[in-house]
Amino acid sequence: MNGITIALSKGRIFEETLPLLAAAGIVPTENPEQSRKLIIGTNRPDVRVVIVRASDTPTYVQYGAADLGIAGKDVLIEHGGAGLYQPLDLKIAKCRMSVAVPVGFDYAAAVRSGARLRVATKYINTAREHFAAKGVHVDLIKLYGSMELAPLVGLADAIVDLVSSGNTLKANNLVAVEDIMPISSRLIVNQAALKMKRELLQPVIDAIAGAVK
Ligand code: PRT
Ligand code: MG
Repeated sequence: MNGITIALSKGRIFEETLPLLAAAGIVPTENPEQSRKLIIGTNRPDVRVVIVRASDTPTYVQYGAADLGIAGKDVLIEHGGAGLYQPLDLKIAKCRMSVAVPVGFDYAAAVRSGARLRVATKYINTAREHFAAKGVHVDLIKLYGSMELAPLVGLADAIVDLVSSGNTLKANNLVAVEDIMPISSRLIVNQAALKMKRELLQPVIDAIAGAVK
């Protein structure tokens, strides 16, 4: 495609990206929460937005199905970043990656004991690296969502998940015991597209950079 295709996920990333796109003179013509369309036009005839699952954004950009995308650092670490240029931390959709356990579970003692810890998470790569660096032996259990449930029903001792307000942990009688890293969303660019369509993409990247607070 000759114009620009931007991959975004619905929800917080779409909402928090709107002002950045507006700064680049790009305004989507529809809200994906209301319309069920997966391809959304913009005020610019040569720019369109495709609506994808958050964890699929890097894949669309990697293969050039989208030129640009916006993805959380959590998602980028799991994807690996192949074929992607990551020029900007947009400082949106902020949260932190943490280890959490049921209130009353002695995490420090469990780690000290040297016994294998069972950890449920969607973020297998991040969790593996974190515990390997600490020298903690873990059995990782892959989940696709609602990690908070796992320790409550005996599936795992601990979870690795994103925390922002902390309300979800609190509501499920869990507590964060370790911060792994701060998370925010990045602009990602297909490396080949940047070379072939630089005159089209660079002004958009520069305008977004100028709008990042
Ligand atoms: O929801 P879906 O399964 O479709 O996919 P997704 O959860 O990957 O997408 P989405 O849109 O929910 O999140 C997109 C990106 O937003 C993530 O990749 C993160 O980089 C970022 N982000 C920022 C968050 C949060 N904050 C966040 N709080 N993503 C998820 N959460 C979840 C968290 O997993 C936990 O279940 O919210 C819950 C905790 O929130 P608090 O406020 O109760 O602490
Ligand atoms: Mg979600």
